[in-house]
Amino acid sequence: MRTSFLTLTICLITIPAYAKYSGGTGEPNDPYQIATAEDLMLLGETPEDYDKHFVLTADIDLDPNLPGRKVFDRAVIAPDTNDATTWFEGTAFTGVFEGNRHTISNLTITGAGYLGLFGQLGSWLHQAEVQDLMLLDASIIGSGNYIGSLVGVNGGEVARCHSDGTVTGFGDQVGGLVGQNGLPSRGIGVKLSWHFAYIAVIFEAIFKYFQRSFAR
Ligand SMILES: [Ca+2]
Repeated sequence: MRTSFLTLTICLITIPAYAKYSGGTGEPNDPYQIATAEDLMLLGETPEDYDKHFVLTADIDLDPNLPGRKVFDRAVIAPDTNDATTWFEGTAFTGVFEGNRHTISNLTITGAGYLGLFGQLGSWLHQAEVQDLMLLDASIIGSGNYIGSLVGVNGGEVARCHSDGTVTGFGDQVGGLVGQNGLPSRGIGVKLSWHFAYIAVIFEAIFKYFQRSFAR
């Protein structure tokens, strides 16, 4: 009798399925839910999920002074993984990120190239979408090429997104929202619609040149 009770008890214990992020399965009708800075950073560290669907379900503050956050040295999602070359060697984001009109604030990156929340959006073979997302008080400093706040290189579709903050670039292709719209040598299929950026874009190299000029 005691054995039967024990067996029954064990059978009644259900082990919850391992849940990724804050819910969802990553499918179009059940996107992964991104609700915290930890979720967002986990997404960044999981390239095998870059072709999945995501929805932002809360405002996220990436202030480096808050616990668990940091000053990033690469794009949070889909970064270039080798700064020694000018071409992109990471895994591009080729999924869908629905911002759901939420904000991501205080994104802070100091790095080389392909900087922004997304390093490269879309690829030669696959589309990508980011929509209805607001970046507040972004601070991006890049010594290389393709520097934006939302996207370094956009080979996908960015719709109804905006950003404010500062983007400082020392190289080529620096923009408030997107560093370069279109993959290098590719313009077809790339779309940037209903976006705006209240952002100070600072081309440091030019600025320093003028400083030097005036100093002489
Ligand atoms: Ca590279």
